[in-house]
Amino acid sequence: MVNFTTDQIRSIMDKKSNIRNMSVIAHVDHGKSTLTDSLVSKAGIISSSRAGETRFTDTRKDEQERCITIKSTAISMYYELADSDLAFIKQNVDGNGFLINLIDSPGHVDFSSEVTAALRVTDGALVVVDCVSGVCVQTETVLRQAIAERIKPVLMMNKMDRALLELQLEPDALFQTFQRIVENVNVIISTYGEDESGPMGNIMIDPIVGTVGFGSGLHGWAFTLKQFAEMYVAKFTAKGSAELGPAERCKKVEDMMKKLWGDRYFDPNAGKFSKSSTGPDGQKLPRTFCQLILDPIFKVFDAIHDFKEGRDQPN
Ligand SMILES: Nc1nc2c(ncn2[C@@H]2O[C@H](COP(=O)(O)OP(=O)(O)OP(=O)(O)O)[C@@H](O)[C@H]2O)c(=O)[nH]1
Ligand SMILES: [Mg+2]
Repeated sequence: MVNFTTDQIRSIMDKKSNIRNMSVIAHVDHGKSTLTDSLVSKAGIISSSRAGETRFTDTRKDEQERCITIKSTAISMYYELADSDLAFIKQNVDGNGFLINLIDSPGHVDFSSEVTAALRVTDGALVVVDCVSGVCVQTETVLRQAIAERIKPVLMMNKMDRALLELQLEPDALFQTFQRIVENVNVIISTYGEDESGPMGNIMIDPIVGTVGFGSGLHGWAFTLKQFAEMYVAKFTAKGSAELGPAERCKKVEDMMKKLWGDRYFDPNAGKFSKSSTGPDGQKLPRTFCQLILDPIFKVFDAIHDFKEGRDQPN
């Protein structure tokens, strides 16, 4: 069932600070329409069991038959933030309800005029990158176009399921892969973007500020460092994060996000964070991103895989 009413949408249309107009842009086949499906299903417009295969925004018969987007398609959704999340928004907003107008654009170079049209009417871009293929030719083209239109980008590191199952990389090598993609995107932004002192400010993407998401559009899951930071703040805070005020909690979560990316390490035995990759006894410490984020995800993946294979069946 649809999670919102037309009255809710109508009332948000008067609150300009709570409207977000976004284009989904990427290289062909990096999963824009599939990812849009999981967002559309979160809004209750299509059932979650059919998200991914429906490709709701591929409305034309030829798009469905050829599994390719030809025309840009817009969809409006209502999303309500939790009260505790409002502290993280640095702009003025009017209440928790947001109207999100999303345009799924085609990735194939033949239909690039559709991307231009989508970018003209939006203020933000959700740049999707298949983390197995990395930044491709058309990623650069559409991102350059977005920047020329003064659009603020955020990154979605997509097809994480493939990265985990097919690449069979060690966690640290997987981290390096993600870091390279973030760097490649930022090189494009700094090449074509304006000076940081300009009206757009700094539009570089950075996992530690939450402008990079990781996940799988096909399987309908994704996270930014914020979700993990919230969990670890709750775990590591002596008096319990429930007792913290919203501003105090927000500060702690933002500090924790900085510890979860880059050359930051974690000593699992002492339960302590470290800036050095060697522990007090000279042992090599794992990167926080690997130990505190990838490791639990790998464990969940293995458990589901074993369960599906019929091994280790729970009683
Ligand atoms: N394993 C995996 N496959 C995915 C994922 N997302 C999309 N795919 C597959 O990738 C293919 C392309 O997906 P689309 O969503 O049509 O890609 P697109 O970016 O919209 O393609 P165009 O609009 O034609 O540029 C399909 O076969 C999807 O099933 C994902 O998260 N994981
Ligand atoms: Mg598409």
